[in-house]
Amino acid sequence: QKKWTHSVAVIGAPFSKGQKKRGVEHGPTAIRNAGLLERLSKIGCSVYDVGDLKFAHVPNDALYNNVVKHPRTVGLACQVLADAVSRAIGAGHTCITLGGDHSLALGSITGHAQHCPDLCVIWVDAHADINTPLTSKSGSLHGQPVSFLLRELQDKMPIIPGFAWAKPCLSRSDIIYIGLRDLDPAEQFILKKYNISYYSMRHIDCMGIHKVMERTFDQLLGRRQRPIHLSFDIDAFDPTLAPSTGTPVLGGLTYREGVYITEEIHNTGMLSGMDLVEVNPLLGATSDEVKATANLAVDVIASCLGDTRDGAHMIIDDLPTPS
Ligand code: 5AB
Ligand code: MN
Ligand code: MN
Ligand code: MN
Repeated sequence: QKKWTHSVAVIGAPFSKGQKKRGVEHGPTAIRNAGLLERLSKIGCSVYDVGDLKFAHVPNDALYNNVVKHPRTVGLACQVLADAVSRAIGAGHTCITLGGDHSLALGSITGHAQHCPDLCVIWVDAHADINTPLTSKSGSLHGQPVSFLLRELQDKMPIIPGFAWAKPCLSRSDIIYIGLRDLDPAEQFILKKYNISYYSMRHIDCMGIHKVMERTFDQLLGRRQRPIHLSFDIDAFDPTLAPSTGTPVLGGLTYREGVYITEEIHNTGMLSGMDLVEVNPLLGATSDEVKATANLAVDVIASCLGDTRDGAHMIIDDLPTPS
């Protein structure tokens, strides 16, 4: 007996120009090869695979302000993804975007917000990804998507080529971070100045993941039920669990903390879209490390969609009787 709890669209976004290391464009294939679609069917989702999007490389994509890399290419990729996500959400699916680097979240969240203007965001990451193009030291756009999304930051945002289409769709209280442990000085300043909620690894150590999730839902869903967008960067996990990623940081989430986050999100019944980003199968010392990272990504997604540690998702209604 099957319970078709979720109709799920899976969009591959093989994009890597938001950062400097090669390989993260193979994330969608690695996650698919780790058995994502089979796993989702097994837990009762009806899966609609959109396949992998094609992203054009924009020629003569000069640095913005001598720092920000590939702005037109990243801007266009996000626009293409926004359209695809918007279509999937419009068709009634829960929309899963497989990255690719985290610059893509500007596209997926903007596309999601086109049908769900009331959405809120849970951003699980070692990093806040809230540099503006003017504060970024690396010039990598995967460290900047949130600055494009927040209304309160728009007077600090320069006009940057490739992003004219992007209109901010979140307010400061619509997003909560979990897992932070590596902030740039300007990012730290932004979080404090705009009073953006975050639970760093230190908070998780102090109060435990249970309280963190309780407070998260209290803030985001306490007044009203609303769609959730989960943006999950695999580097939120400890590098011992997710070594195949571009910017690993020691001291990350345990497996149990990560799965608890996603189980609780499933239990709200409000998950409407998610990103699973920054799996880079060309990084990692051995093929076992790469497999472990991709398997972890599948576990995270499955858990968001109702896979549970308490027992099988499929329901049986009787035991066999001896004849
Ligand atoms: B990720 C850093 N803050 O801006 C920057 O992996 C790192 O999507 C960004 O979270 C990490 O380049 C981006 C130093
Ligand atoms: Mn990160
Ligand atoms: Mn990130
Ligand atoms: Mn379910």
